[in-house]
Amino acid sequence: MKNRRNVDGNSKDEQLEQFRTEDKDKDLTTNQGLKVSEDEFSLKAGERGPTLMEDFHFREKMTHFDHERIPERVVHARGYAAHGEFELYESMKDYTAAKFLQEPGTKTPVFVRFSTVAGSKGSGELARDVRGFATKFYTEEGNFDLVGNNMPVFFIQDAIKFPDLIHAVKPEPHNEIPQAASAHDTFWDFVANNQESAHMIMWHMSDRAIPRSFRMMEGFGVHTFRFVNEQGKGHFVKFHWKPKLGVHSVVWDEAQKINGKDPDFHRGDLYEAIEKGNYPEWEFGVQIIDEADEDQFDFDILDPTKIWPEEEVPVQIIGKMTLNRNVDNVFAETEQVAFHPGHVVPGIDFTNDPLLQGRLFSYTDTQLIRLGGPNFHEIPINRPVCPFHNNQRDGYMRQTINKGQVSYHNNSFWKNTPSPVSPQNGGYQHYQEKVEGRKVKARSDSFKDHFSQAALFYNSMSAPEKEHIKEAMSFELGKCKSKDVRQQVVDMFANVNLDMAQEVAENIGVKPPETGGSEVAKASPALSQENTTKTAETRTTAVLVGEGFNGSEVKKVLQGLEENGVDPVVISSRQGMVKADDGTEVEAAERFDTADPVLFDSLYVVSGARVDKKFQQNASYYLQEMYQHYKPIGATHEGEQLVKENEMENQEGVITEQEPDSFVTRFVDAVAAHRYWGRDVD
Ligand code: HDD
Repeated sequence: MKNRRNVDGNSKDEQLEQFRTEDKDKDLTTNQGLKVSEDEFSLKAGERGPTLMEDFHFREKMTHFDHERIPERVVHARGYAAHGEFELYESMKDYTAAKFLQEPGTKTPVFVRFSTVAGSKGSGELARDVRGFATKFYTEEGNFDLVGNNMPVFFIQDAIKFPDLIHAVKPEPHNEIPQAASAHDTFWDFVANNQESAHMIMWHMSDRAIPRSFRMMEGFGVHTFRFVNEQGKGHFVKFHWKPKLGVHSVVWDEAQKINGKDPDFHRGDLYEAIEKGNYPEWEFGVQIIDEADEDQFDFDILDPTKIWPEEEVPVQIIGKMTLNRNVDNVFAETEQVAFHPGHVVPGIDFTNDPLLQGRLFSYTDTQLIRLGGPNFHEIPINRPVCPFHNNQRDGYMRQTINKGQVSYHNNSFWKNTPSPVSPQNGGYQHYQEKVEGRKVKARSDSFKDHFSQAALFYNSMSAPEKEHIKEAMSFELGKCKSKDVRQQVVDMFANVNLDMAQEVAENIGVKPPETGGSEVAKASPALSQENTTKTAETRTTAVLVGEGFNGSEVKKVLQGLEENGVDPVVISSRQGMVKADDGTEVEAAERFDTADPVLFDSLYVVSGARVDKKFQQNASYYLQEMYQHYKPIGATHEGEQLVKENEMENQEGVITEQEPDSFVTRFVDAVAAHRYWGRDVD
C-alpha cells in the first residue's frame, strides 16, 4: 500500500531525534558556523567608544533575541505538554476503518497539550476555567488530532459566537482586568444574554474547573464525530479520556492561594510525575450511536451543549494512553505544536454540529498568524510520521527541497504523480451524507432546550459538590459590579434549580427569583466526582519534622508511606538535616516558608522534643489550612499534642496513633479518601 510504513510507539521520538541538538561542551559559533572569540564585549571604536555597525556577531545575537517571541495562542495560551503512546485494547473494525483502531496491541505515538483557556501565557494555572486536553496521534495514515476539553459540553452552539464568547471572558478591553478569570461583568453579561451557555456554566462553576492535576482530569472530544467503517457505514461517536487516578479537584480557596504560592502547580505536577516514572494514564472510551437512532433521544445529538448520559449510552473502553516523556524544549514542542480538529484519518469524519463545522476553519487560520506562514506542518513536532507529498510549494520558512520540474496536477511529465489514492487503498473519502435544505442563518428548534441538562448536571452532584457550585456562582457574581447582570443571571439559573438560584441571590444582594425550577428529576451518577476512583497513589504529604523527633519510628512511617505510593516531603524550620534523639537524621527538603499547605494533599505532623514556639506556630498554620481544606491529617509523637492544641482530636480524617505500622495503614487510607467533607468548616 502506498504511503505506509510501520509506526510504533517510538516512531515520533525517532523522527524528532534528527532535529535535536546538544550545545553542551561545544564551541560557540555564530549561526553561520563561525567560531566566536569574544561574547561579552561588543566591537567598539576605543574601549570607551561607540559600538560599531560591523559587529556582525552583536547584530546577529541581538536581532535574534529581538525576534524570539511569537504571538501567544488567542485562547489556550497557557499550556503544558508531554509525549506518550496510545495502545489499543479493543478493535473498532466494525465501526471505523482507522488503521490505528484495528488491531488490539497497536501502539501509536501521541503528544498531548493541556491548557487553561482564558489566561495569558504566564498566568496562574489554578484559574477557574475549562482545561484544554488536545491529543495528536501520529498514525501511519497521518495525524489525527483530538482537540478536546476536560468538560464534555461547550458554552455556545454555533462557532460564529466564539469571538464574542472569548471577548467576553478575556480581560475587559478598557482596563485589561481581570487576568485569567471569568469573575467579571462582561463574562456574566454574555452568559445571561446567551442562555445556551447554561449547561456549560454548571460545569464551569463545579469542581471540574479547578482540577487537582492534569493527571486527574477527564478529557472529552465534546462534539459528535463520525466513525466510518470499511463498508462505508457511519456511526455517531463521542470520545472520552478517563484518568486511571480518577477525577479530582482542589477547593476554591486553595486554588486562589496556589496561584500565588506556585503558579506552575499543574505543569510542575505533570513534569515531576513523568520524571519520577509515575506515568499518567487515561483509558480511551467511545460512545456510539447508530445512525438509525439519531432521533431517539430527548436532546439533539449534534448539539454541543448536550452530553449523552453514560447511563443511556455506555462508554466502551477501547484503549489506553500513557504519557511517558517530557519535552526537550518547551518552545520547540509545546509552543509550536499546531492542533486542528480537521486533522483526521480515514474512518473518522465530522458531523453537522455547527460548532465543529466552524472550528474546522478557525484552527488553520490561527496557525498562519501564530506560526508565521503555511509551512507549520514542517515544524518537527507537527510532522506526520508517514511520508507526505503534494504540489503545495514555497512560503515563508519552507524547509523541504522539492526536487524536479512538476508542481501541478494533472500532469503528463510525472504521469499524474503525486497521485490521488483510491479509498480502497487508503485515500480519504468524505462521508457521503445526504444533505438538503435552504440556506438559512438560524438555530434548529431541537437546539433550543438550554436548561434540562443543566438541571440533570445539578441533580447528579453530591451535597458538597452542590455547595461548591453555589459558592462558586456567588463568588463569580459577587465580583460583578453590575447588579443588573447579577439579577439577570440568577433569574436565568432559576430555570435550572430554584433553591440554588435563590441561595445565590441572597448571597449577592439581589432579589431572589420567586418562580422557576426544572421538571427534570433524573440524575447521571457518572457525572459526580464522588463516584470516581480514589487512591493514595502519587498523593503528596507534607511531613513536619522538628529537632528531637522520634527517629526510628518516624523513619519507619516515612518508608511505609513511600511503599504505599504516597510521596512524603519533609518540611522544617530550616532546610538540611534534622536530628533525632537517637542519632538518626532526615533531610528537610523544604522550609515552612518555601512550601505551603495548599501545595500538598495531606499532612503528617511529627514535631519533636526540642522544637521552638515558631515551629509550633508554623505547624498550627499548616494544621488549620489542611483542616479548612478538608484534607487528611495524621500526627504521631509530639505532633499529637499540636493536634490537641488545635482542637482537632478525633475529628473526621484526623489520625493520631503511636504504633508506626498501624499509623501507616490508617493514614494511607485517609490519604486515599482525599477529602473529608463532613468537617464543620466555614
Ligand atoms: Fe478551540 C485552541 C478546544 C471551540 C478556536 N481549542 C484550542 C485548544 C483546545 C481547544 C484544547 C488548544 C490546543 C493547543 O493546546 O494548542 N475549542 C476546543 C474545544 C471546543 C473549542 C473542545 C469546543 C468544543 N475553538 C472552539 C471554537 C473556535 C475555536 C468554536 C472557533 C471557531 N481554539 C480555537 C483557536 C485555537 C483554539 C482560536 C487557539 C490556538 C489554536 O487554536 O491553535 O483556533
